[in-house]
Amino acid sequence: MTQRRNFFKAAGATLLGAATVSRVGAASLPEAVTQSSATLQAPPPPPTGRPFNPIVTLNGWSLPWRMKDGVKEFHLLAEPVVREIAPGMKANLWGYNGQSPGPTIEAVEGDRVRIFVTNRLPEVTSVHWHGILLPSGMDGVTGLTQPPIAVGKTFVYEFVLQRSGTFMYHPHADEMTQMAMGMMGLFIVHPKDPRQLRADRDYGFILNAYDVEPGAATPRVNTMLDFNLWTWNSRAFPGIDPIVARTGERVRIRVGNLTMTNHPIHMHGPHFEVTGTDGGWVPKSARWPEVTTDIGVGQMRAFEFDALAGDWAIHCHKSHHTMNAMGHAVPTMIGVDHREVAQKIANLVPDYMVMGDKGMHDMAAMEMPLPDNTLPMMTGTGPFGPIGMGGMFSVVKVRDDLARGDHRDPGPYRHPPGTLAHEFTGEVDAALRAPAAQPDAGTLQVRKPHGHSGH
Ligand SMILES: [Cu+2]
Repeated sequence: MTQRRNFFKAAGATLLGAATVSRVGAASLPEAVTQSSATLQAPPPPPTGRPFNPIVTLNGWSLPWRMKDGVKEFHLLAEPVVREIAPGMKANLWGYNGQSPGPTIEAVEGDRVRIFVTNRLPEVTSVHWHGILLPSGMDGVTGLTQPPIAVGKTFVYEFVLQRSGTFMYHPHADEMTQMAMGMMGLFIVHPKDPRQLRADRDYGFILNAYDVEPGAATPRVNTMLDFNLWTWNSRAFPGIDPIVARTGERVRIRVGNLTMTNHPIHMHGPHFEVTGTDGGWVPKSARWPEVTTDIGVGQMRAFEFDALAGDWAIHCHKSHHTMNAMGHAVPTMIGVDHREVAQKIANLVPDYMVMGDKGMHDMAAMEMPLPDNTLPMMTGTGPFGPIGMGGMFSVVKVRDDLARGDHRDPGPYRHPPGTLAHEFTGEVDAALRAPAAQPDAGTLQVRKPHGHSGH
């Protein structure tokens, strides 16, 4: 009962964070709840309609609805938003109800949904319900199945959800611009019987990408391949929430790809099975164990595993996708001895800085001077030092003692004795020591550009 009462509060927008704004439209429209924060808001159990086990949207939230004559009514506002990509960088994006991606829509197989879409963008839009079986006229393709939703107008979509699964919504009007600006969201249809396909933890996120010039805040929308911010739910590491579970729990992760390239999503630790696509659930007999699943453009994958204790990296295996902006213009300098040439250049260019002559890991530790509103190329700190990652990277954190439904970051893993890699402290032949360990290396002074104090 308490949960029920709490949810009514949530639907009234008091539990969704201090920054939540309630905008009640015309009397006939359901309330369009908006959210201005990128903090994870785990949804409560459904207050009305059929029961289901809600999913947890990384750095996101689920859209409240109202029941009207047996129909589940949602209200999406397509609008410009400000999204914090990671602490230290905000981007001017387009999204829904205050955020990019928009809120996750959750409903149940058999539900009739009525979704109001109000266009507050500076241009026309429409919403396509990616993967959902529905009447052709509800498919949201501008020009083909409907006129565009004009600026300031509201459209209504209504259909019955025939199959459970993992779906998305996004515009089908000026897609290049509107998706490059962040317009997308998850649409989860839960099975009618909540005991079916049950997972103890159910997480979801969308792969997206932006091209924001260092120092700027608005994406370039004409970019086709050269994106410099590779994100999950419009967040880059270390801004991406960890995926948290208790040892032994069954965990499902649902991932959709709305970038313009494929992403091999690799998880360390427990092996998993792909259990669903945007076409539906994979029969048990057709599943096989994996540690990486490639998610093609426009595809969704749901995969499941039994949680094993530890801190397990989960990331895109394209190494350029675990870096932030500025990663691509840096020449390969491994093996080049800069000491002499750097002195000469420094006499001419006082701000010159040597990067990467021994590989690039040092850059993860170096706090380089950056233009305002720009993320370091590789960043994040773990219990053993700099992680040296950016972009599409997070951590699956599995602990023995987590409460059910606790999604908070449990902090670093405490490794049982004897299970941690460590330095060998016995005799090492002098011939095996790396030259970097010789005392005469590293005489170069790194100079910082003017106007930036501190390190
Ligand atoms: Cu990738």
